Amino acid sequence: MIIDKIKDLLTTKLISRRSFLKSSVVSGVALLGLTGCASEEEEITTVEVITEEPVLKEEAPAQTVTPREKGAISRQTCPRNCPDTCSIISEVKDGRITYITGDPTNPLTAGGLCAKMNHYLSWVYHADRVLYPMKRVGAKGEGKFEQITWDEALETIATKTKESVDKYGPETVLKYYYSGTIGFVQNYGLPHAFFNKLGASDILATVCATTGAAAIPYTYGINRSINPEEFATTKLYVSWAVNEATTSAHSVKYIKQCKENGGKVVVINPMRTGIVHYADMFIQIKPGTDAALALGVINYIIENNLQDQDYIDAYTFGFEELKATASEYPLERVAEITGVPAEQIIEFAKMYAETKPSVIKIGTGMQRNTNGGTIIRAVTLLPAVVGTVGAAPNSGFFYSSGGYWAANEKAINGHELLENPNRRLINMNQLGMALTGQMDTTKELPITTLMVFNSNPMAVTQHVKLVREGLAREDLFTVVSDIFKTDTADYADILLPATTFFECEDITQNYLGHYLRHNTPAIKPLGECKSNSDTFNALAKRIGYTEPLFDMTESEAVKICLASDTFMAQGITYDGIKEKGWVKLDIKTPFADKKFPTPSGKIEFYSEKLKNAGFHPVAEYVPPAESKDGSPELYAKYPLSLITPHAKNSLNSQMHNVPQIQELTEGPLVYIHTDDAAERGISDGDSVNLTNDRGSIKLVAKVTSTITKKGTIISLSCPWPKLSEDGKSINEITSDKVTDMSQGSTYHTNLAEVTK
Ligand SMILES: Nc1nc2c(c(=O)[nH]1)N[C@H]1C(S)=C(S)[C@@H](COP(=O)(O)OP(=O)(O)OC[C@H]3O[C@@H](n4cnc5c(=O)[nH]c(N)nc54)[C@H](O)[C@@H]3O)O[C@H]1N2
Ligand SMILES: Nc1nc2c(c(=O)[nH]1)N[C@H]1C(S)=C(S)[C@@H](COP(=O)(O)OP(=O)(O)OC[C@H]3O[C@@H](n4cnc5c(=O)[nH]c(N)nc54)[C@H](O)[C@@H]3O)O[C@H]1N2
Ligand code: SF4
Ligand SMILES: [Mo]
Repeated sequence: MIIDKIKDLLTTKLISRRSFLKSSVVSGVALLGLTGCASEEEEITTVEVITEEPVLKEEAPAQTVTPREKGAISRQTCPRNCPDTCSIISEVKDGRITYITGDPTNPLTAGGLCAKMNHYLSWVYHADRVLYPMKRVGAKGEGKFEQITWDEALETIATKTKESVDKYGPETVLKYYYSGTIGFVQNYGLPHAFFNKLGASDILATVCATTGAAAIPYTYGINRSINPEEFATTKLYVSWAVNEATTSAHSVKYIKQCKENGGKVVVINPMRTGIVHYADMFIQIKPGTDAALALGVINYIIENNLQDQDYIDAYTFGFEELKATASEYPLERVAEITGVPAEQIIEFAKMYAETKPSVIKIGTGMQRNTNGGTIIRAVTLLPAVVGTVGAAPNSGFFYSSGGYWAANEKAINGHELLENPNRRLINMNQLGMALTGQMDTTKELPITTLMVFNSNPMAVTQHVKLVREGLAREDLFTVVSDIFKTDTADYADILLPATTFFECEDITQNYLGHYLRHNTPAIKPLGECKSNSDTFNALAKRIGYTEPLFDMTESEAVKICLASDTFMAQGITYDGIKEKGWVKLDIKTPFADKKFPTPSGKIEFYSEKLKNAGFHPVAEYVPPAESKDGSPELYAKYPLSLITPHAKNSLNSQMHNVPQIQELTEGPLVYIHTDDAAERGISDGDSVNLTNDRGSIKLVAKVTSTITKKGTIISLSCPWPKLSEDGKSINEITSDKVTDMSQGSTYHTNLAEVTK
């Protein structure tokens, strides 16, 4: 049966392995979580396994001898911005990593890394690693560099920074970072001490998931999600705006177990995702319209008296207002807005009201719309209507385990060194505007020094056309610390070599689940690479700062981070976690006591706080800023809604330059519905232009009748511009508008047109 299902999904013929790998991407199978294997038979039968549980290992290229001679073992944690944060075991011989695998003792990782990170050794030992400090010798953007010493690099940066600070003040320096690595030491902690002491402008770090994090407390008072391992035992799992098989490979096994235990699965997404394999219902919604769907479902539930009235009476506030608001969303109106047939809305509403326990996995996709906060707010009302929150460990909702992060990183980020707590904040989603002086706060005080680490804005930030213009400014001094010479690095005046996590120490906590993990360096830094903490400490000392923080080693920093009340109360010690690699934290079922830290102390269907912040006090559907209803004139010019979610074989902008990944990936593509393609005379495989007022890029058209619906096009993020034929990638044309709550990113609110 599964074979038939998959055969249906394959729109191209299954041929040789190599061409299968290529064609699988072309046919959209890559979206579904499939990778290659030896024969046609295997290709089909392996599909299920790979979607469910990634069990992959990599031998270093030179070590293909069997049986393997074991090397010295050490334990790492994958610090990519990925919910799973896998536990890794590596083997080292003669100073070189020879073998890596997922730690089989960790229940979440369960012995497997994902398909992409199976290739980590080719990333660590990539011929293109930046191994020495370099200075630019060509034009900005040209990528021509010459090796220099660390001494010269630090001296140049210190001198230039002091010059800028003397002339314009410290806020003329901008720190730009995000999630290249997400350990507490190498991301959230030590690197910031230097910038705090300097008083540099900071970024408003709202690119990822702050919009949802801002919306949820209006309803529940605080962000508290259930333990995701409980997906396995719930009776209804709703995958709402999330692509588990791609973005959180290890959560798939729990969803599969849910099915095996007789549970149901519903997917709500404009894109057909891998989980649709397991789904009892696939609601293929128009992007940015989820608030209308949520309110329509609530209206149907209330009209048919399917709500949990006892729960509502005991634990919620404002039910009458909710009832009145929801009544503005009758089935016909909701079907019109969302593109979801009325019968399907009814079917889902009944299933959701009648099946308990249930869990809504609130994905990050829908919040990356201009109306993202109001969407998440509307969706959070549903679990309270049916009384699932706090009812059982496998009941309610999951947004992120990030709400439970407990490391003591504030003790190492130097916040106490910051003299001006009101220093300038630059919204990271508008870097292009900031660098080109189009932002109010940068008109008077320009950014003259930009220091980038843990990020590649030329690939990941919106409206890259403007970012490029900004980075090309001759009067901007740019420092980039990275593992590779990225598109951003090509604009650096000084490029600094960063270590990978195999070369430095850290601790991580994952945002899917409750694991704290330690990362031991497996090898010494390659070449002259330095970790982020060592890099910025060295710079601080060169500038003349003498605080003890700037002498702190990675191990000392880890120990301080571990000295948090939560960890100490659970008996976690440095030696203990270093030896085992991970600890599962003892975290109780959220809201089991039915105490909600809202103004009313109850779950708020009606929120005065929301009203005071300028929103509808219950929830409402607001059209996305770029959409048929939100901007009719723009729509007349660019009638296709473009969404740009994450890709399977890469992690944001990472891994695109690894040869095995390039083998797996054909692209960049734009998925377009058969009807939209026909109207434009476009055939599968055609080279097309994707255009809007922000710019134009070249892509290959993938014509499909399943992956997307008419009106919505999809192009995955975030390839390196310089690896594309035209030197541009999808963020060239994404919108730098920000969301309604927390000024987050809006990567899925774009109108565009596709032409041959
Ligand atoms: N392989 C891989 N894994 C990753 C990443 C990666 O780049 N590659 N990135 C990591 C990061 S930084 C993050 S934040 C997480 C994100 O993890 P996810 O939330 O799973 O990923 P996204 O791809 O951002 O978007 C999720 C889904 O939202 C859908 N979507 C878009 N707009 C809407 C909408 O309006 N309504 C609804 N219902 N759905 C919508 C998209 O089609 C997509 O399938 O993944 C992490 N994991
Ligand atoms: N179109 C579109 N764009 C998106 C998104 C989308 O959905 N659509 N998603 C957005 C989201 S959710 C996120 S979180 C952002 C992610 O944006 P980023 O955090 O910038 O993305 P990454 O590609 O993970 O990492 C950036 C760089 O960090 C480097 N790096 C890795 N480890 C280290 C280290 O230890 N030290 C130093 N100095 N550098 C290191 C990598 O080599 C890489 O070049 O992207 C956003 N961009
Ligand atoms: S990217 Fe995610 S799934 Fe892959 S190895 Fe890292 S943490 Fe695990
Ligand atoms: Mo993210």
